[in-house]
Amino acid sequence: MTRRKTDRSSGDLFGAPAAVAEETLAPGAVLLRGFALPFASGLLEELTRIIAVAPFRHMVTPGGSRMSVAMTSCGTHGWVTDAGGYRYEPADPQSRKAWPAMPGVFRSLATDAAERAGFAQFDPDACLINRYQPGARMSLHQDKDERDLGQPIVSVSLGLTAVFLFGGMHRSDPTRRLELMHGDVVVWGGPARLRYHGVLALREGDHPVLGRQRINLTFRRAT
Ligand code: MD3
Ligand code: FE
Repeated sequence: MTRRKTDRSSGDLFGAPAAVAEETLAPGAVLLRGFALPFASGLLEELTRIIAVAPFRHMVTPGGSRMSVAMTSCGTHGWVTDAGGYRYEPADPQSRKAWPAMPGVFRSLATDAAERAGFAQFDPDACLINRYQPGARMSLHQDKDERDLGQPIVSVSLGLTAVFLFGGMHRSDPTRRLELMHGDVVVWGGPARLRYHGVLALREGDHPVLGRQRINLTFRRAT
């Protein structure tokens, strides 16, 4: 069987993992196309359990805007925003219970991807789960609520394809557009860790596995 490195299938008939091409987008930013495909069914099964306990919700920014992206978290800490600011919390403010634990398949995917990108000791304690329905977007921002910005962030895309905006160290720097599709993983570390980034409004579509939505997982070391 011949296979190009960009094939989207997760493996051959005998279950061997597909070769995943590793593309450096910028110093510290590594794109692993299709890396999450072998994990996808396990991730989605666990996701169903997580959202039964900690449902997706539209949070409000400190400035009072309702986010178009719906979010939840798992892990020992979850990312929240409200009038009190952006921060990580050990409990879900909606239920006042601890966030669901990070499932083993989530952790394995994150640590495997980080290792492939050169971060051997990545130990995430938070996974922010973003749900985009058509029209949802995320404006340019930096991720800087984590204690140690030397730790990378691993992002995993599932479902509908999104156009991701990858900027520079200043909001006004030019941006590159990158399509992120089902199974794609990006590791953002080193000098890429504080680059501005965002997501354009999700286009209408119907994904064979996820339907009318895109799910993005971001694995972080919050504390
Ligand atoms: C570049 N999420 O949750 S993932 C976020 O698709 C977020 O939902 C987007 O930005 C999404 O904060 C983009 C890609 C990503 C995540 C974190 C980064 C890119 C990053 C941190 C630093 C630089
Ligand atoms: Fe971000």
